[in-house]
Amino acid sequence: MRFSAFLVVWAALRGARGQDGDVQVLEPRNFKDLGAKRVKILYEPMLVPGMMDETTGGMADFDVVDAPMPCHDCLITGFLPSLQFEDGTVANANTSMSLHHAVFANLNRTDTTCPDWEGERFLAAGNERTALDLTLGGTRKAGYYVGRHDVGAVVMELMNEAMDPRTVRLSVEWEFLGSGVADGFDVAVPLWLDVTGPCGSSSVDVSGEGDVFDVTMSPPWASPFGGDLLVMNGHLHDGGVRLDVFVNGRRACESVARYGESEGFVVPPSGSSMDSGMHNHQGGGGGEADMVRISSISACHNLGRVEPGVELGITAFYNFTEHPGMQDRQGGLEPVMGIELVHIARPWQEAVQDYLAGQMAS
Ligand SMILES: [Cu+2]
Repeated sequence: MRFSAFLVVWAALRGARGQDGDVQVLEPRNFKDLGAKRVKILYEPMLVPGMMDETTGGMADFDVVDAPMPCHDCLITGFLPSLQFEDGTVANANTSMSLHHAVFANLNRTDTTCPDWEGERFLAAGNERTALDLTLGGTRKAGYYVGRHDVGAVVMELMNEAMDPRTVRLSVEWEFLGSGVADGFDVAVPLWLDVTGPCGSSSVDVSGEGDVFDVTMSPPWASPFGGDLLVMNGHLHDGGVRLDVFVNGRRACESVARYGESEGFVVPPSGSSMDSGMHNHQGGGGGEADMVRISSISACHNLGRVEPGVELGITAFYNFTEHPGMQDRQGGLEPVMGIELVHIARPWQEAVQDYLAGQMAS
């Protein structure tokens, strides 16, 4: 994520309206009895330059301010991101188009781990497209609270490994509940843990590293409040094998990366029609064998209650011998990431009081 670029664009566009997304109504999965709703929102089309583009090489950043939120004065309980072409087919490694990252921020809030960030980072996805279910299959009453006047933004980086520019759209399935029926629910508060630090750039330069290395967030981050550690979702780049989360120095969660579990995550051999014989961004193998991308990163759920002052830390493990890293156009290695987005469940009253206090302070 290019946070600094995001801030500049956000400042330039402040007050501007994004386009309305297309909305499709789906069947909710949990808490139907409480009136849960599920919608798929298609975000605005983005033209991603081809990999021969001089300035971008096919990597492009897109920032959408005032991105449509699924609801207001409500609890978001589920999130399922994807990327698609204009004809509705899925865009992924097998069609030479990757969702490097998408980060949703609530511009009306202050980020808990990095108050300097413009907005609260509340949901994120890499190309692995991890689904988030804050209700743990309907067994837990919790959701991310969106206020009546909250404004969303989404920061994306997309990678086109075909020759021609192509248009794609981010799609997100959201599940949510109106706040009126949310009695007895906890508020899921997002905590952004990052090996580059809570306010870091997220990008780790690996040019000085060997094939096998790990990166640790230092120091760990001390939470001002307690709650239930509800969900931990990790994000790594290719070459990543595992992310560990430490609670007061003790390993509490291992997020394990798996590769190429389905055809969408298998890069076509070079010389295929999509590739036209160009090298793609992944190193090693010379294009002879199928190359696989990260297809899932396991999440951790229900890790128990923690008290205020609890220290949360993460370490990301990479092994380029097992899985080659992404290469830039000069043949060097692209920077990598190690991020764990933790949602901690707090009692409704306590969390909302903190939100209101934060708004008055800003
Ligand atoms: Cu990333």
